[in-house]
Amino acid sequence: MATETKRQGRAQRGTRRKPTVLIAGNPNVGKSMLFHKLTGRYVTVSNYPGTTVEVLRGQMRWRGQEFEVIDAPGMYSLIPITEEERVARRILLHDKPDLVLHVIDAKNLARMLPLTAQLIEMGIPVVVVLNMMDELERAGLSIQVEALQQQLGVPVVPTVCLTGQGINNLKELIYERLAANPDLSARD
Ligand SMILES: Nc1nc2c(ncn2[C@@H]2O[C@H](COP(=O)(O)OP(=O)(O)OP(=O)(O)O)[C@@H](O)[C@H]2O)c(=O)[nH]1
Ligand SMILES: [Mg+2]
Repeated sequence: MATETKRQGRAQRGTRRKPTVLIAGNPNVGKSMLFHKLTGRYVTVSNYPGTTVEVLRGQMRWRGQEFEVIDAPGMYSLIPITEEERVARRILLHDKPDLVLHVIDAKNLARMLPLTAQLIEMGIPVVVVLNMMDELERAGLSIQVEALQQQLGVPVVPTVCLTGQGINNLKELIYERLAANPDLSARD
């Protein structure tokens, strides 16, 4: 009986799409490093269909829940110029992630915020990952995270992907956004 219930539960979960998190942002901001910190093992690398652009997919586990994580190619804008940008845009539009992590180099905040605005305008839930906080601090600078969060109207999580600082906060936020709300994870 207990085995039967377990099997049914598995079957039901099987029909429901895993919550999907897309890592997006400019080139060279730490997206792939973040991807590896979130996923660890079980990573698949494949060319995006019809292109030579590699896309990494992996699983993140947090509090017993699984999430699909996609490492998108670097993009400067949603109006694509390069093949990488075209693929990143296609993933955003067709894979319909439940959450986009917009990774930003904290030292170049102003230059990167226009893409944040574009992503928010698309209507997909966005979390800003303020990465490379170590370099910002080394340069003697700081960012008022609370104020930035209020201005953007989306969560902002400071991280140092190099050391793992802030990663657990981010995992917790992803969990709160996607797993604590089953309606969102059923989106398709
Ligand atoms: N100091 C510092 N360096 C970092 C941090 N995160 C990533 N890096 C470094 O930044 C460089 C780029 O990291 P990647 O993860 O390859 O960046 P990416 O965004 O995936 O780059 P593309 O795939 O080319 O778009 C690497 O040399 C990382 O070691 C961080 O928090 N602090
Ligand atoms: Mg990368």
